[in-house]
Amino acid sequence: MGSTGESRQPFEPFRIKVVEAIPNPSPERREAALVRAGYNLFGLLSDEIRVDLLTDSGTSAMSDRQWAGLQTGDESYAGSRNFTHFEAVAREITGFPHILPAHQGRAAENLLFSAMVQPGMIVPNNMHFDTTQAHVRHKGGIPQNLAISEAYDPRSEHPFKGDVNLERLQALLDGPDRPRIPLVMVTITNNTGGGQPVSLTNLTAVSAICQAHHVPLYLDMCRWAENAYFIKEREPGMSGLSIGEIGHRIFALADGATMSAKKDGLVNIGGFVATRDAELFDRLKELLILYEGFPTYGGLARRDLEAMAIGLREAMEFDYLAYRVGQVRYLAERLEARGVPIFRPVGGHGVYLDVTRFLDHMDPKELPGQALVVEIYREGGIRTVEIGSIMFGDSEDGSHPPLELVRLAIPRRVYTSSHMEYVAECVGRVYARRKSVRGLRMTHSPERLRHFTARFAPL
Ligand code: P71
Repeated sequence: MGSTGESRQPFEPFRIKVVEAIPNPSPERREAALVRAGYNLFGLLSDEIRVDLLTDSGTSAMSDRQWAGLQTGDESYAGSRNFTHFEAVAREITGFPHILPAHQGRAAENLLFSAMVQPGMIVPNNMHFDTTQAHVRHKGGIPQNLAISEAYDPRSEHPFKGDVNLERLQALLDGPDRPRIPLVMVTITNNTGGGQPVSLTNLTAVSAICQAHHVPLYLDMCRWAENAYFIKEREPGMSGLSIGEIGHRIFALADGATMSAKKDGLVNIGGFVATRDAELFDRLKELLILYEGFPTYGGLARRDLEAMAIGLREAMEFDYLAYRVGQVRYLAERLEARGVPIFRPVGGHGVYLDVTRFLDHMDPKELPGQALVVEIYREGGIRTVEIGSIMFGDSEDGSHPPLELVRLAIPRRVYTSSHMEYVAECVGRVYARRKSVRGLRMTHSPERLRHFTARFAPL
């Protein structure tokens, strides 16, 4: 990775100006925390965690320029100059004329699906993430995953495992269900399936199919810059283009997007919904005022809009993205050097452990993904998240059982290679003693988005 010679450690294109102490909870404290939290790591306190890889969402370190931007907050209820700046940046990046801020991605989803989805309608996507799926269902809709078959094979080295299965999309839109499909969505990158990118070639074909059937195409663009980096690296003819130019090609294919700027917007809170459709924009605006706030702030402080305007641009800098993807790959290499089975190829925002191979002695009924999350915490105070039958097992559409993964999501610009080394050592130790890992059973299972608040007990 880049300019550090022999070692594969990525060069961090920043230096550290402010530091935050990392807690070091004792094994006894960790064990007590697990019991109190019902073996669900969402229930832990940050003081009980040494390295937090729960999510890359809203956990980024902001730059000095973003912090300076906060100080320029113009907290006018309407017409703030921070909104004007944010709107200009979001328009410039996406080319979508109509932009509405929202406090985070799921708020944007709520607005879009409230305006477009009626009971009984079907929303296709390469793979829905948890909140997207839950919002489709909340409107009475039926989420349908249409990823290519390689997406479900942890060992396939397909360079664009986020791609949509074009035959299935075509068949769905040619078939009797066409009137029930208000929009098609594509998630870039595919978070549920390992942080895998979607190719420009595939997006171009999806867009053509949608246009031929007069169905609008919306992107879930929260990791679009990482996706564009993979396109630049892997897709023929793309290496000479900037991330911004690749972005223009991506967004030109779509009618609009939802964005959680907590990812490739490098902010701790923020998001937006964007569209080309002026009539839809008016309806979204009414819903925005109902749920989030006036259209020039959308549930955010105006200073947050300024940080978002700056962060959206920083997230598309090539050196930053080379470091970002390089750090994820570095962790993957250190894990693979210890024999740890991971989902291949390495994605954009984290390393996903292949639970089926990691705990091949365990029965799926023993909840191996959650058992592994618990064991990695026990070993090193590291917080990860299950992306498997707990997150998605209650919501299968029958087409495919969920992948059984544990995600080590890397917050942006937060941890160094030493932290990655520590994580690899701890996970490597758990792998070496994997036969000692005990299963769990679920003792409390909420109806919707159960993984956030479920409780478990050891078997
Ligand atoms: C992620 C999250 C957020 C999360 C999920 C589970 C545990 C902890 C945190 C959020 C996404 C996403 C995609 C593709 C929409 C949202 C919602 N991801 N689409 O991956 O990945 O955005 O969180 O801003 O509401 O950890 P929001």
